[in-house]
Amino acid sequence: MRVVFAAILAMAASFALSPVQAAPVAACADLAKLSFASLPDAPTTIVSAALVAATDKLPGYCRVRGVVNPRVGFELRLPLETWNAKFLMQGCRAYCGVIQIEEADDALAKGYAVVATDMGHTSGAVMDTTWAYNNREAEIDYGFRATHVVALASKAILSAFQGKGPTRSYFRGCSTGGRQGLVEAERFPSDFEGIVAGAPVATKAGLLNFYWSGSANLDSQKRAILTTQHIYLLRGAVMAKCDALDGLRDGVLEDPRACNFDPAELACKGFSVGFGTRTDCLNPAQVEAVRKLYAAPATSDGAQLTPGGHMFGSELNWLGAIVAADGGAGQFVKYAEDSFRFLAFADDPGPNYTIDQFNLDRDTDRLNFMLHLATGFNPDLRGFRDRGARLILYHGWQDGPALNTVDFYEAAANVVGGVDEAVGFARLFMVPGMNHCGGGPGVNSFDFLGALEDWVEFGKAPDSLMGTHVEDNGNKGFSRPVYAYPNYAKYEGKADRVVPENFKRQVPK
Ligand SMILES: [Ca+2]
Repeated sequence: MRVVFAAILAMAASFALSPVQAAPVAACADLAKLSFASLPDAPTTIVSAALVAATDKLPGYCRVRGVVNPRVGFELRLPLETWNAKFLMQGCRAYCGVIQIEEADDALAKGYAVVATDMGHTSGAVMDTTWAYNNREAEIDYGFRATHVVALASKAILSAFQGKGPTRSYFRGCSTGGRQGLVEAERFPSDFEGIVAGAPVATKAGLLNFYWSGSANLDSQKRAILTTQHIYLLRGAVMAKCDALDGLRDGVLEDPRACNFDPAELACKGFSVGFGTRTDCLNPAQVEAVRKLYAAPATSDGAQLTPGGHMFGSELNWLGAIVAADGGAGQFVKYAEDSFRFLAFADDPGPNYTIDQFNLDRDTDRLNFMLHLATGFNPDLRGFRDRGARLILYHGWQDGPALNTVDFYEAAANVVGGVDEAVGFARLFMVPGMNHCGGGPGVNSFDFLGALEDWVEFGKAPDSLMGTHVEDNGNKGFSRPVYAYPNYAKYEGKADRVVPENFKRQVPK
């Protein structure tokens, strides 16, 4: 009897663990015959609906392409019998304009219905901004509307297909995707029960960072002040001084704020022939340029305009972006210029505007109009909290506006009574040695969706996340935990970086 009872318990447990599966109630192709033109707040036209056969990596699914009025494109992939009763929206990158649905393949393989949107315009490349020229409607869609209406449309189509809506709806994205996630949490808190927001783009901090950093390395003749060799020199000096502060000399700074490095430590001593061209030290203009790069953009009076500049340890990311190999302007100058021309101001100055015309003292506040359309940095997350939703926020410490995310999280925590309260529904993971959304010498790959599922569905909040270092070629390397902010790790053990257990949790005093 006891054996039978145990067997029933085991069966019950296995049912509980397996996804809730159900067969669709509609034929895939028939979805294209349905009208969603009167869907409240999101009138939608289905352009096509067709079955896609299973492969060795993905289950078969119904691929729905549609448009929310007037021109928010999306692709929704609906699993058939493998549906796990859940829905995931995948965020976009940069200025979007491209439907990046393949980034949700892992979730589709887990049984999720998944969707991605172009955010209201079509572009050949995600760094293009020309679509926004005198186009307020597209700016509104990109700013906040597209993500919301595609969530509404997806849920309605999913319900028509499966006969019921999703039991859980999640959002996941990095960069612009992180911004989309925060905008949703702040403005449309009923859309998703769980959100993963990575390296959220702060429209103002990001743009000013492009402008400030790009300009900092150009002299009055538009020649680069720092060269590639100076960046390697700088990186070496920062690591020599600060790498071991966290207990491990591994090319990764656990918390770059703990590093106290002054670029004057590399100043050329005395004057000699060839002073201006030396690469083993920094001349005064180079010291000044490096100081500006580590500092936040500021007015001529020294008033800081964003929470911070580039972090110690991020120097190699300046190559190309700020320090061009040809001795001219880095990519950030073009990024800033393209944004100023077509997107950043309430009235677009257009293609003839150049970066020199921007004046931090005079023009910074003129960015506020578009900032209100697009930014996701209102720290009041009480509406999201009150619905019982959960937020996982993350940012690489080697990414430019990293401090902006720390500042946002601390502000959001203050609204609800401090970090001890905030961790009940929102947790931040600052990832040592990670670049923008990935890359870098630290761990750079995480199962964020799995952590979110555990938290939302089983009440298991993530105190730490295990990260894996993935090389550019896809090879996997070491693993280590990253602790929920403000906790961090100190390596207590021999200098063997492959022992994750030796990264011990530290609680700030
Ligand atoms: Ca280290």
